[in-house]
Amino acid sequence: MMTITRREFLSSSLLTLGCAYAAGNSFAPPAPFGALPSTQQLRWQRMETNAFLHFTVNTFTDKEWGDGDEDPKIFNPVGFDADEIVLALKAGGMKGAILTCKHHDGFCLWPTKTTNHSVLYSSWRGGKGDVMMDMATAASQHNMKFGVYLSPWDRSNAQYGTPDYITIYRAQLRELLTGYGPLFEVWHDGANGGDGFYGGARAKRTIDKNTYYDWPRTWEMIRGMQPNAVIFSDVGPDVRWVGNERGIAGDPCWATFDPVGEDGGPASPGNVRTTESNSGQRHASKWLPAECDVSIRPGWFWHAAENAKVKTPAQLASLYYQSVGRGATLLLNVPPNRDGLLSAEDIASLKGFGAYLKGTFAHNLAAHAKTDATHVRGNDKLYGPAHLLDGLPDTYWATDDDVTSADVTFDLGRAVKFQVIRLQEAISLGQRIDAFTVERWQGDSWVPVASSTSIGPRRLIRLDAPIIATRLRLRITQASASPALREFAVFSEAAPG
Ligand code: FUL
Repeated sequence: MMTITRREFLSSSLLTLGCAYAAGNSFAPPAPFGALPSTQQLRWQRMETNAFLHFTVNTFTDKEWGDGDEDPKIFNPVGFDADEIVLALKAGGMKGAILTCKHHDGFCLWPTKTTNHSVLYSSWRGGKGDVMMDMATAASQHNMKFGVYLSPWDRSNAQYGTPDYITIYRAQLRELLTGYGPLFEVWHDGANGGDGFYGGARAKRTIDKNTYYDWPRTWEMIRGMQPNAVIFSDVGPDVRWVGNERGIAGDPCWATFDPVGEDGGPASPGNVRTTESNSGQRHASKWLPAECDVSIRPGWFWHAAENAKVKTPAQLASLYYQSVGRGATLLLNVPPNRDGLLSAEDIASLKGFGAYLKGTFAHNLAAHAKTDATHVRGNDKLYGPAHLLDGLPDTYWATDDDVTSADVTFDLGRAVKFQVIRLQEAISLGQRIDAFTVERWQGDSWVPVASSTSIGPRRLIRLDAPIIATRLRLRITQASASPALREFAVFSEAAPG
């Protein structure tokens, strides 16, 4: 006898409903609203938490910004083990990892043909090592996505400031983007120009942030070489910087954003009015979701003096709610040490955080609730509120076009204790909802539990203390277009770490 799981049953009934729609028996889906995510952005937004790996000569000189005059021989992480790093990151719930292939010091972690400031001239593995290759291989073996950070500013390169350096920078990108398999993200930071070694010139070189790099051309090149990668910078074009290095998104944090330069003119990496990056702008013309970068330690690079200052699992959990919980993604930096491994303190913290995420979000405690909605699009089951609980990424509850406020009740059938609420919009149809409230039935009336604004790819509400409910009501109180909501879930929080 063939048995099918609940998930397979739901998928097959959805397929049937989909066919019914295609055959003309069902109601048409809502028209998309406003700016929309690309396929790459959709995929990226589902990843939630990724790791950043800051690693270079600074790890050995105890600096945060190297001048570019380091002797490459000092780079010698004798115990470097990419598998161990990737496994520790996975235990922390990280879905992808981004390596600083070149930081501002210009030292390249792969044997590039473009400069002598690289692993090829280091003492590590007799100059035969390739951090990029080991990391890319380990990530692919352990089913983790991999990405690159290539600092545009290069304090070592003699050509920095001239057009020749742009050719070098693009050659470096080409080596990284064509030699190491598929990448999920390409990261350009905005720190640009200033003092440096510059091949011995020891000068101050300033560049025009808007024109020097000719970013549109570079981005086109990246698209050609890694069409599935998202490109990050202060201004996108796919993912925007959240405007601070504390890992905290604005509340609300809209996925839409039209970057403007500091002086109100055109924006570019290193030249954006960051006051608006944190929250985005409602109804902006571009889908440009925020990424929240933050280090697990005070600095981006490993320093022995900071071993006792590693963020605790509870602190990481709090950052998760303030980034992922507001619809952004979290990019958590965990810097390898001089041995080429993550330190025990960081590994322990990652493990605690990973266990917290797994323990908390394993089961939607409302999954088996009976649902009832005040409005269902065309009274068609295809858009019924049961889809809020089916755990499927592409199904959703929707209303008719002219409805912008509507309620769904959830009869939990028993008393359920929970502390976290999660909502997800069907963002392939745009960001539609502006405000909502969650209530519980208490005695003989509905009593508010929480209210909030933006949802987008995700909204998490962490209550101050667990509450108990047998019936819940979600009220969409304001929407710019008829709501299309993918998920309603409640969870009981695990102890962090
Ligand atoms: C900044 C850099 O200056 C920092 O060193 C760090 O790499 C951070 C993520 O980006 O622009």
